[in-house]
Amino acid sequence: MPSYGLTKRGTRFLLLAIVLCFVLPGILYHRETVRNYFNGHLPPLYEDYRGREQDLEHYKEYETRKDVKYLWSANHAHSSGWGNVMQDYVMNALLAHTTGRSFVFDDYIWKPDGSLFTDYNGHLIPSRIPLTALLGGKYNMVNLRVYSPLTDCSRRRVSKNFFNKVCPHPTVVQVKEINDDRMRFDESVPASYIFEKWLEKINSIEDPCVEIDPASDQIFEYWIFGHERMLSIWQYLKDSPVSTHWGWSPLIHDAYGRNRHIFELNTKSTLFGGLSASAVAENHTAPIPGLLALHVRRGDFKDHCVHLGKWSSNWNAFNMFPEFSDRFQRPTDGGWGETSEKNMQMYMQRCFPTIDQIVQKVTQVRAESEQPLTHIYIMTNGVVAWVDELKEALGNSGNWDQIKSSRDLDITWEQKFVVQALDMLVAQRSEVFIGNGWSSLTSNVVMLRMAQGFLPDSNRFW
Ligand SMILES: Nc1nc2c(ncn2[C@@H]2O[C@H](COP(=O)(O)OP(=O)(O)O)[C@@H](O)[C@H]2O)c(=O)[nH]1
Ligand SMILES: [Mg+2]
Repeated sequence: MPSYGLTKRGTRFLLLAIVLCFVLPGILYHRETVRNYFNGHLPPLYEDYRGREQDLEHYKEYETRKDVKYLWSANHAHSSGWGNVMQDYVMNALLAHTTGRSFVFDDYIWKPDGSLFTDYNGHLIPSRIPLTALLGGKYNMVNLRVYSPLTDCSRRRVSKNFFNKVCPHPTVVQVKEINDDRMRFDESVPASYIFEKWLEKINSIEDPCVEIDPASDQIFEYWIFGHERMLSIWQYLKDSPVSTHWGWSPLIHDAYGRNRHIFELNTKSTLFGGLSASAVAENHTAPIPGLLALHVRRGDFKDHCVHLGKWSSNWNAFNMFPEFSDRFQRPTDGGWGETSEKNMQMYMQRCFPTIDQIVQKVTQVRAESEQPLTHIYIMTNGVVAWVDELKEALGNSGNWDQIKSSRDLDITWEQKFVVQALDMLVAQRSEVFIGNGWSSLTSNVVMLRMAQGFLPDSNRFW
């Protein structure tokens, strides 16, 4: 090796300098990842949940039955937040349910490359989470019956692995066989029309095994969820067990029980929330008296709200029920990457409100609420210092019995990576909810509240 006049010591020094300059900053940036790695404190793999999913009690019976039909939406959403994945899941489950087919479920996937963990902003998260760590409940629970009004037969849900075993050669459907450009892009085509075309297609297939090609786009693409035309689905969704009997997993209910004092006044929390809840059957959808839940969407929304403003984006569909008093008038003088200062201010106020704007809205909503509002739960992905400031400002603005936030939760390591579902459960049960019109997480909460009989005007928006 040429020495370029360097002594052995000089070469070593140079190598050390290179390591310090290039490797050390990387290690520092990913220090939590590295620390967790060496600590062995890796994200959970939810092996118990995965194990149970692979051996549900009805599988043995289903293996022998010839009349059970399946729908495996292998094109399901992944690699995005739970709100976006859930809205796609709801539509796939609704299609399976309405065609009398067993719904085939998969993991909630952040990275579909076969890895166990993914680096997310410098810390590790699970690359995939078994769906039953998030969902459960009477109808969502994969081992309970789902009754189809069309076929009057019961179909329980099965895992992807079970489907692959009983359906080695399924009929594969491409989304573009049904969704033409008019259905996709013409805003005058209601989503119910797309849904009905799919009912026709799936009902015309004799094969018990149907798979939607994994390489296909989603049947309802994201811009359809962000347009009023999605509301036409409500006629199918509102009475379907998919929405009326939506249920969260025992893991989420345990987290609720542990933190009950944060959501309910004058109650005690239990370390084993789920156990206490099962002793006295708990109504998991009953309103929590006096609770005002706020969805204060932060983090990536800082830039995202600017982007939404520049492109004059509309709200998510289920935030746009015509009965709501908080509406959004999409500006018609902006879009295509540019908008006026006035429009942008309006977008920021409603999408990324300041502490003062939040306080103002909360005061107004409290004054207008038919039910007395006594305490606040702030669901948020905001940073602790900012959330503390917000709590203080809210506390100074009114006589609240309690103000708590997502940052006050006491949760287990397994609960940490699915905690957004706990926030959704609390918002779903709050007496009044103020959400973010552009957020799919808000939209799913509002959809569930509407299906479960909350007054339309208990859903408010920034
Ligand atoms: N715990 C918690 N996480 C949130 C909240 N809002 C957003 N997040 C996180 O950010 C993601 C939101 O993305 P997504 O679910 O796609 O909803 P959207 O981006 O608001 O449409 C969630 O999956 C959470 O990880 C919140 O209020 N509470
Ligand atoms: Mg998102």
